[in-house]
Amino acid sequence: THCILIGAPVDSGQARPGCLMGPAAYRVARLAETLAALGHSVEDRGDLAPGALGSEASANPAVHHLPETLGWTRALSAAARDACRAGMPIFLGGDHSLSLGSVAGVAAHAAEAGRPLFVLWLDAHSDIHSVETTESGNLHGTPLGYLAGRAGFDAFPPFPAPVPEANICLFGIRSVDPAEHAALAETEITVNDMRVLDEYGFAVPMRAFLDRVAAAGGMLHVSLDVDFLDPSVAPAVGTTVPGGATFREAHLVCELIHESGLMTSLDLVELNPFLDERGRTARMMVDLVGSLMGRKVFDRPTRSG
Ligand code: DIR
Ligand code: MN
Ligand code: MN
Ligand code: MN
Repeated sequence: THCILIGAPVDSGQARPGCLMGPAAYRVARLAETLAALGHSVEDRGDLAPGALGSEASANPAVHHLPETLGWTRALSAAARDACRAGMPIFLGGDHSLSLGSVAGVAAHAAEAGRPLFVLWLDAHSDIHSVETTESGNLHGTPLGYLAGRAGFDAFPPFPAPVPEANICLFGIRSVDPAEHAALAETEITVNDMRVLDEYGFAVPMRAFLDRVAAAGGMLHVSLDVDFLDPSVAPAVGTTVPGGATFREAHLVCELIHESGLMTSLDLVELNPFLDERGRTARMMVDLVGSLMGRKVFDRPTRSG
């Protein structure tokens, strides 16, 4: 696979500074070298910038950094569309608001290629607010609402080709706000929350979703939020939620995705290296990308520390 690394030092979608250090941390944690060792070609396109900002405002007084978020959305959407033509983009975040743009560009490409797009959301949160419903005002809680084509995004460019609800799968969910609960209740989005995963395990619901993607001949965008993982294995994220995926559950999910051969683009989001202990969470995420891209348990290198 030709892997295209795109740094997105986005910090404006939430309130705690530090996610802008994410792309640098992934590079220091040897993401490119890890991919190359698995036999992939790697092209690092460096870090994007949001470009000139407008002065857009929202009627929702909680919303902050709307012009910055729109600037990033435009830049990421263009970069994603371009990269999809050349290989598999891997977006190095940056907070989850970057997916407003990455998925927009991927969706535009899928429409152009005439293929259905599926989205797998690995996250503690459902991120299905709109600019109008968010109570925190943190726009990292809105990308799923945007990509599903929901209302409440008047300030944004219309989403190029909204992803059908039936093609969206949430996985690992355990923190849902009331407005998000109401939104999910009226959709066909598959919600594999932690209760479902406790009951059935990770493999059965994951295989069921991947089988649907395969049957449709779909492209698959995977959006991996650090807080999908349990805080005990991935502490460096601003919004930790107890009860997440363990080390082994996360690797199993990544290995199943790899074996399906379906993933065509990937977001790595919400890493805040400033909260970390010696780059531990960045290394955990790079290790998971290794599993997503073909590394097996029996050839994971050991390391000290
Ligand atoms: C909460 C937390 N639902 C909010 N969201 C996220 O602020 O909208 N945390 N995405 O990572
Ligand atoms: Mn998220
Ligand atoms: Mn989250
Ligand atoms: Mn939030």
